[in-house]
Amino acid sequence: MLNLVLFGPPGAGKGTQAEFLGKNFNLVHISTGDLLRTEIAAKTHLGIEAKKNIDKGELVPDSVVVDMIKGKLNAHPTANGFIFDGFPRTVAQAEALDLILEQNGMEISGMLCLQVEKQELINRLLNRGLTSGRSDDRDQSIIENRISVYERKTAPLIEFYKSKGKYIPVEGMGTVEEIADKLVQSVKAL
Ligand code: B4P
Repeated sequence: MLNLVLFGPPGAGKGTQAEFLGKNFNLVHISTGDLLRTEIAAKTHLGIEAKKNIDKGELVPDSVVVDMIKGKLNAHPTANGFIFDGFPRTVAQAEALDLILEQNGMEISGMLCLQVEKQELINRLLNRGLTSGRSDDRDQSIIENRISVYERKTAPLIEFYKSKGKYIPVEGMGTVEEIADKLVQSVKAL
C-alpha cells in the first residue's frame, strides 16, 4: 500500500500535483484545505469556526483536522493508498496520523517535499487570488503570515520525517509538467 504525504509551503503546488499523483498511482486524494472549504461553503458550525482561522492565514486547530482525516480514512476501507495534501501541518498532526495509520495496519511510505522560493510562492498565490475567490489569497500580508506560520509550525515536520528516513526533497520550481515528472520518478523509486 502506498501512502504519500505531499508537503511544502503555501503555494508550493501541493493541490495541483496531489490531484495528478492521486490519479496516476490510483490513490485517494485527501486535501484538508479542500475539506475545510467544503465545510465553509456549506456554512456548517465547523466551517464557520475554521473560516475565522483561515481568513487570518492561521492554522485550524489540530483536533478539527485530525477528526476530518479519520472520517475520510474510514470512508475508504478498500483504498489502494492515500495521498495527503496539506496534512499534516504540525508535529501533533503527524504523530496523530502515524497512530491512526498504525491502528489500521498502514504507514507513511514517503514525504515528498516541494522546494519553492518565497517570492515565487507569493506570486503564485496572488495570481490565484485574482480568480479563486479565496479570501486567504487576496492580501499579501495574509499570504506572508501563512508562509511565516508554515516556517514556525509546519517546517519542523521536515526533521520529523527525516528522522524516520521518509523525507524526499523534490524541486518545485519549473512548469507543472516538469515537477510532476520529478514527483513520479521519486515515487517510483520508493
Ligand atoms: P490549503 O488549501 O492546503 O492551501 P495552500 O497551503 O495554499 O496550498 P494549495 O494546495 O492551495 O496551493 P498549491 O500549492 O496547490 O490550506 C488553506 C488553509 O486551510 C490553510 O492556510 C489553513 O488555514 C487551513 N488548513 C488546511 N489544512 C490544514 C491543516 N492540516 N491544519 C490546520 N489548518 C489547515 O497552489 C498554489 C497556486 O500555484 C495554484 O493557483 C496553482 O495553480 C499554482 N501553481 C502550482 N504549481 C505551479 C507551477 N509549477 N508554476 C506556476 N504556478 C503553479
